[in-house]
Amino acid sequence: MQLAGIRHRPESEDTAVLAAHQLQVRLQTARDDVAQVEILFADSYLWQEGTTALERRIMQPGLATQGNQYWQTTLTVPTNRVVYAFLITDTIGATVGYGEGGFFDDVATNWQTVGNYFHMPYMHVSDAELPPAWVKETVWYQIFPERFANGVRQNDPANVQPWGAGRVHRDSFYGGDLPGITAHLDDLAALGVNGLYLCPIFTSPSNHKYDTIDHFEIDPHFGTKADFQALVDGAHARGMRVMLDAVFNHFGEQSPQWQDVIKNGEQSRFADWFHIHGWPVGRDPKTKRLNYETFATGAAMPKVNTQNPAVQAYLIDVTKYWIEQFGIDAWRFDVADEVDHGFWRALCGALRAIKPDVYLLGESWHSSQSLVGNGQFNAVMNYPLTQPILALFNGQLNPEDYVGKTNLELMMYRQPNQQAMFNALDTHDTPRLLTTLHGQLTKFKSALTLLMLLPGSPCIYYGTEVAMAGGADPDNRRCMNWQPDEQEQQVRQFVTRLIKFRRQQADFLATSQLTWTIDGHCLILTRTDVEQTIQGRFNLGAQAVSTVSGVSPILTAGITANEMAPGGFELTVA
Ligand code: ARE
Ligand code: CA
Repeated sequence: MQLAGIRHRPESEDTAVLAAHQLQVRLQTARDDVAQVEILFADSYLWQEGTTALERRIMQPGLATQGNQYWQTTLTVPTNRVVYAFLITDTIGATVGYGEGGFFDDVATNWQTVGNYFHMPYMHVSDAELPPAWVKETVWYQIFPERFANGVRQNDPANVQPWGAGRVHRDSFYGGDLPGITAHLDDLAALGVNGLYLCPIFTSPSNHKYDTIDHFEIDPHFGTKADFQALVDGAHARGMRVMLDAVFNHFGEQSPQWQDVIKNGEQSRFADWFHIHGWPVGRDPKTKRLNYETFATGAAMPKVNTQNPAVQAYLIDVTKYWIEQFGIDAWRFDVADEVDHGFWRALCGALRAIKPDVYLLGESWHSSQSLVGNGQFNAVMNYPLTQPILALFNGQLNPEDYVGKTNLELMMYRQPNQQAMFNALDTHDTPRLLTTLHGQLTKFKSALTLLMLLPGSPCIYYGTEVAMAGGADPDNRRCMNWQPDEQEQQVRQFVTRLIKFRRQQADFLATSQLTWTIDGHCLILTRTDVEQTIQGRFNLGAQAVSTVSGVSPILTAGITANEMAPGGFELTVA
């Protein structure tokens, strides 16, 4: 047996309180090495006292990564206190016990020895911080407000360009605003999305507004507070949730706080609001390096000292304000991975206290176990799950490795968080999906379909529904195409049907079992429970393959007669 492959950590993502008395347990072993895993468990006090017996249960094989196999089961624990150990039998029949002290051989006599059992001293549903139930039923739509729709000409910036004209530059303005979004809420409802994620809308000099001046004011080019209230109310009336973007890692250099630091230097009452290492703030004449910390390497976004209690109180007030005054449903936190956990705990706790079903999403591009749960976010922007989809359809990742990487990401988080992960194939920070896939519409549809079949809360970037193209920032922020041609209209119909399917099956797709099969050049994703099976079959080879006969697919791309073109897919429900 490959003991080195065996791992379990209590109260990590390996254990999850799913509901009162329900504890999901995962164990990792080496792949293709283990034939059976049994979990032995009991309430430790009752077991010692002799009033309850040790229970035994066979664990189910779950997902496999490139090197490991996961095993999973859900225990019912009426007293909420449980000790547990694993009995692992390999493919040649050897058995070993595994508990918090490591491995033990004599299973029959050694189970009471200290260290043979893992301990869950008490399961608190409150510690589980279950994400709000509405999130897994949500299909998001991300809007970059400057580029979605221009509802009001009077609020346009002075240097505004005609809608859609010319190449998009870093400093282009086209006049998009909040009334523009409100005016299109019916279109969004017809598309079927039920969550709006707006990039920053607070006062800022840039078109992207990640350099905030005043967190309590709407940027005048985007409209007024009344415009924002109308947008939130209009969205809610159509069953759509609203998520705003908070940029708390840094302020804009034009913020009054930073301007005060420039003006008053060390005497500024905001001197402790930033990470300043020399006075006056600026560049060292010799090294040309900044003597204060910023986002990335530019000077324009001074990094905020979120360990300062005054800063914490100010930023918590900001987030409460937009919830309490305007009724927003969710916050996305920019650059969440570069901000301290203590601040996030204080902030998330304060928001959950005033709105228990608030969705709190961190922006982090990498494995983020330390930010998810643990008193912090419900989820993160799940780039590690979605980027392999792009590589798969671009032929940069073979199906076997795709499956291994995807399963690794799925196992990164507890199941309730996995269901709330923010899954997007493109955003305002990445090239657009169609462009990443070299303009291939069949693959574009397949990639979106694969996204929708995975657990998580999927997001469509504005314009994806009409197959907009766009390279890296700023080209990915072109003006919304409001005059789609016939082909783009067909894409819109496809995306509408896909979203409808996803929302009808949301609960099923969150919880049902997930298995992958590789059949020649086809990748098959099967989601199944006792009542239903949904299957997506994707052709990743260079040749056409025959379609599966006998079942009529509910959604397809690249199918003619009985053939599925390269990059095509068929989706069936049985
Ligand atoms: C733009 C250009 C820069 C240029 C700069 C100055 O992209 O190349 O140097 O302008 O003119 C916002 C704007 C951007 C702007 C940026 C700085 O939207 O247009 O940049 O401000 O002025 C990392 C971070 C992640 C961050 C991305 C952009 O980890 O948090 O970089 N994302 C957020 C927002 C952005 C926003 C900011 C942060 C700043 O979503 O829109 O930018 O508030 C790898 C790395 C990741 C990295 C990722 C993307 O995967 O591992 O860490 O993300 O690539 O670069
Ligand atoms: Ca306008």
